[in-house]
Amino acid sequence: SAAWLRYAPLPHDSSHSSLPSSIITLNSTRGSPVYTAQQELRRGIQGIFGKTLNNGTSSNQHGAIIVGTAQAYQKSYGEFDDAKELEEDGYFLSSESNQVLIIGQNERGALYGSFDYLSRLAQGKLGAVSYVSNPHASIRWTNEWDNMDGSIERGYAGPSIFFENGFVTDNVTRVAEYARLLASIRINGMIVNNVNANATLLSPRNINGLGRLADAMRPYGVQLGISLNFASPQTFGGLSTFDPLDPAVDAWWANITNQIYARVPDMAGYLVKANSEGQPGPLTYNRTLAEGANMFARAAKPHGGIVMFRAFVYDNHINESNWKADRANAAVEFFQDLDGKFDDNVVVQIKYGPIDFQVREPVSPLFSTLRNTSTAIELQVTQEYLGQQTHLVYLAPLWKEILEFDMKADNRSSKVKDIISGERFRRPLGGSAGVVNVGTNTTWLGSHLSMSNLYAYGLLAWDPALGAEELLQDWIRLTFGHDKKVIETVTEMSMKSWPAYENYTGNLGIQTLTDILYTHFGPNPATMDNNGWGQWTRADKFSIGMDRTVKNGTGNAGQYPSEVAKVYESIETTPDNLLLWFHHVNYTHRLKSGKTVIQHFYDSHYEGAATAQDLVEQWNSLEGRIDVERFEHVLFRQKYQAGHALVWRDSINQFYYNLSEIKDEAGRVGNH
Ligand code: GCW
Repeated sequence: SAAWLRYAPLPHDSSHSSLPSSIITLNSTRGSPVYTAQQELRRGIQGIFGKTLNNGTSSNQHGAIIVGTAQAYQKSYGEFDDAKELEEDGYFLSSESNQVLIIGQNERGALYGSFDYLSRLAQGKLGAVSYVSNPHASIRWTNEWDNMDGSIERGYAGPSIFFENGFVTDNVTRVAEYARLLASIRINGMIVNNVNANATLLSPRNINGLGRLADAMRPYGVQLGISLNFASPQTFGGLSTFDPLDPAVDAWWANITNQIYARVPDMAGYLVKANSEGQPGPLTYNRTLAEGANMFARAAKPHGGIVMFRAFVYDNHINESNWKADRANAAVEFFQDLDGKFDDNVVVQIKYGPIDFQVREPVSPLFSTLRNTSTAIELQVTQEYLGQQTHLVYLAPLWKEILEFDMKADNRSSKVKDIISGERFRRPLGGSAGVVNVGTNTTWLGSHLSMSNLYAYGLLAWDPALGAEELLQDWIRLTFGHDKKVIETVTEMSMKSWPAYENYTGNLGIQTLTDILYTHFGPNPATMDNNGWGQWTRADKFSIGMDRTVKNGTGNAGQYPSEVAKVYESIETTPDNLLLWFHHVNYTHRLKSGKTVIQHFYDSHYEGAATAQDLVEQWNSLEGRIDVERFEHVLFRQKYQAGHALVWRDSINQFYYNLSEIKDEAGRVGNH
């Protein structure tokens, strides 16, 4: 359960002559993030070097680590140049002489700097450094889809660490441990309950429980937030309505909000899923989504709270016989006229793609539609459609593609990462929300290897310019140590895992082809069509794909800024990996690679499944280099994945063979 915070001893040959021998803490209030930083530094240096740090004094600052805020530092030591460069939550780290400075813009920054320093030490990166690190965006949150009964929606690591039998748990030990992990990757907020929210969270007993959770998280600088059920004033508060423009409803939310802030004065804010998948919302009263969001914004505003309002609003009863119907259009259709109508403490939280966390999607066009509204990106660390932690899928490469994608709004550079940071459209707020869904399992996510996703998520939210492989290798060293072969092997396994999963599930942008009706697990291409969910493939005997062009299809390509729209509008310029997302083509259509669509299906399913077999071999080659417990735990999953990949390969290939009756050139698929 230590995950990447093991502080394992360095190999013998790494010496560190100038390691400080004492620590000076510029705020010793118990429970403050700087106090936590001090404890963490002691613990880490003890673990890594077997060395106990003394208490330093300001008169003897040589050979000391000095940790605290810029303000506190200046009080004791005078002016400090780099202070001017620090932004909120940022820090300055310098280990140039035999003095180490870890100076935060605020207490949280000092804690982040301490974790950064320890991460360097633990990785044997012992050279002198001196730099300022500032966050790319202010909102770096996780979302946890935990239910009050202790179950977790799309959680794959056992029951909730937050709730049990309808109430907040009494024992918050794991909550504090989780907050510690999150602080080490610079996450500053956590929504603790499911977006499909239960109003009983607002009972006095549970509000007090939320206070307990926040108290456990506060030493780590992680602020608590909660999801709200839109209908609470009626279903829980006993009012006759939940109309957001009814003054009684407004007053009810203000009152509840005051109660929560009385117990959790630093609460981060609210998350709201409204008018989506059966959840109540303002549309019931013919009020706009903005009017709904602003109701919460008014209640949270006096307390400095933020409202994250989800853009995942769509109609799940659409009609496939209408060639122009398209769920992918929903977010822009619902939100475009509301741009600029949200209060300034509202942030619209947008899933990375227009549908739903598929193995490959284009970026959601809404990121470029909203120019006068703050936005955040929603990513999934939990592998809902991506093998539910029984398949290795390292997601940082996927997230990087999304974050680095240039929307070219107004023909100007408009990378998604610069939109969500607030920079591109000059918005005051923005950032990332990652759906994590940790559970009580000691591995946190149910699988050791999937923790690289959590690690990368947090650090990419801080700095999206970091490389996927670089993050991965840091994580491997921290998790499994310094053995070169381990580092190389786990790197290779992880870096090929997303392409492999895409290959043996749904490729060419057709979506994941998993069972979308119930489990979201395992192959079931037949569930995609003939229902109202709108995850259609429109596959028939001759052709496949959604025509999302403006000239002949749903018009979705036209939701993008013109330069991008042009690329997606034409079959010639659409990248192969999104071909079937934007176009309806014959199985015999030739890709840029020269292969036909159907042959590409057959081949890539064989390739992907073969890679899954290799992963077992590769992991096996590490026997003896990793402790038995983790070795066996991972091996079990890799074997499962290898078998399941064959099931995937054969079901998908057979399905499209049956439909198209086109032979596999290599003679593998068909009736034997
Ligand atoms: O795709 C769906 C998931 C639901 C989830 C929903 C959402 C929390 O299958 O489990 O509900 O997305 O993101 O709201």
